[in-house]
Parts: sequence; structure tokens; C-alpha cells
Amino acid sequence: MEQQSGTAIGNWGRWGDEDERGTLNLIEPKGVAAAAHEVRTGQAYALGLPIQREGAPIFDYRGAPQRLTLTSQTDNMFDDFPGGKEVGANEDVLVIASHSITHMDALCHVQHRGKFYNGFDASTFRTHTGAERCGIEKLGAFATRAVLLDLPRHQGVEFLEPGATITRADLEGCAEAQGVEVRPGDALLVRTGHLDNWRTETSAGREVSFAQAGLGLDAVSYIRDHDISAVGADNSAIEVIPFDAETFLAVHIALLVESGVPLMEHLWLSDLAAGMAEAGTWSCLLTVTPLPVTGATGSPINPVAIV
Ligand code: UVW
Repeated sequence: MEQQSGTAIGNWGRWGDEDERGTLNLIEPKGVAAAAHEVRTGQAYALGLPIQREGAPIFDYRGAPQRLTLTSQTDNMFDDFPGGKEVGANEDVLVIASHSITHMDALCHVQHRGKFYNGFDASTFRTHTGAERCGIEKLGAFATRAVLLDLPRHQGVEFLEPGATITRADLEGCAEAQGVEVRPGDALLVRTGHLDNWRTETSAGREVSFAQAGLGLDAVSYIRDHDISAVGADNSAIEVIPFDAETFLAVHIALLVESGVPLMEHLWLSDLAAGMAEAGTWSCLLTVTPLPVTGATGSPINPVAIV
């Protein structure tokens, strides 16, 4: 098994040379059945942001999501059908950059030194056909136990300082203070408070303060050591922005490429955090359904957490 960056902890080959699901393989049916017992209040929280042009947290080059009206009853398209003048049907076309709003990164999203997760060659990704290996459709829908680490609540602030690096010690300290155990196959949800801050800022403020708290490389060992199946956060890239000064997308490389850990970004975690605090628990049942777009690098998602 070829290893990246001289480390001995990558997951290449762990689930076979043809594997394209990475750490989602850690979710076993008996774990899902046990996760159902995490449900205490039955309250469900949707973690996806509204899909709309205004106020979507995006990188400029991805553009804002657009809902275009395809047909409308006012277009008289159905007038020639029997009873057509009395009936109308409205439809949309959705134009959404797959990495703009709340979304999941497929394992083909980032390559490093010409390789995707599991050693698949970056040349297997082509402009027109997309990903031959590790496309989002290979991940499939999943349900698992999830643990939310609410760092602002733990640190007694509204949101972490923009640009602050979250360390392994931060995650450990928060889990310990919350009294929650992180188990193999769990999804890890990290709340930074970034979206709360972003929502209250003016657009001018957003431009100058794109810096976001996020995971540093040091926190990756926590995810690997706990055999986390997927990582989500309420920021744009899981990792800290500005990006690591030495390696662009260092945490993406460590998680997506080396470890095969799918990432979920722009999760709205604040309502969930409040509900969990009230319920006195930091673990829940999480379901995630990426759209099975063949060869895609990611997908909008609206995960549901049930407390
Ligand atoms: C990058 O950070 C490049 O993409 P994403 O936010 O989708 O992980």
C-alpha cells in the first residue's frame, strides 16, 4: 500500500484496492441499529441551509444557487390537453454549484500528487465524464451515530475567532466537558459558530473577514484515531481559513485523500446544538443522502439529525 506524506496512517488499501467509500465502510448495520437508540426526544433537525440566491455563503467563483422557472401555468402550454385550460403545472430548473451551500465532498474532490483516495490516478477524472473513481454516487446514503462538539459553547463564546485553528486538544477537551464518548463509525460534527457570525455580518464585513475557524492538521489524528466515518462542520472547508501556509488544502488532503473521510460543509448546527443542550445529550442519529449524481465531486445535502 502506497502511503502519502511519509505517514503510516492512511487508509489506502484498508477496504481493498477497489474501494471508493473510504471510512463510510466503518458504519456497520449493528452500529446503525444501536444509533437508533440514541433518539431520546424524537426531535428532528435539518442541517441544510436554505438554497437561495441571496445570503448563501459561497466562494465567489462558485456563484450563488439559482432556481429558474421552467414552465408555468401562465405560459398556456397545456391549453390543448383535455381540461388543460383549467390545470397548470409549475416546474423549476436548479443551478447549484455542488460545493456552494450545505454539501458533501466526494472522495474525488481533491487529488494530491496525482492521486485520489486509495491511490486512484487523478487522470481518471475527465472534464466531460467527471469522476470514473470515487464520485459522489459511490458514497451512497448512510445513517449513523453522530457526536456534536459545540466548541463555542464549551469555550463560553458566541463563535470561535475567525482564522482560529482547532486542535486535537480542543476536540478532546470539548468531548470531555460534554461527557460524550466518540465511537468507531460515528460521524463527527464540529460547531465553530462561523455561520452564526456570518449571518449577522454585513456583506462588506463578509468580504474582509472570510477567515474562518476550522480544523488544523493536528486535529486530523483525533479523527483517524477514533475511526470517524464522516466529518461535518458549520464552516466552508472543515479546515481553517486562511489555509495552511505550507500545504494548500492540507486537511482536505489528510482526510479526503489519505484517509477517505467524506466531508460535510456549511452545516447549520446551531439549532441542533441548542436542542441537544436542552435534551442533555451530545450524540444523536444522523442520516445523510447525497444526490447520486454520476461522476460528481460533491452534492448538496440536507442531513437530518434526530435527538
Ligand atoms: C474546498 O475547500 C476547495 O472545497 P470544499 O469547500 O467543497 O471542501
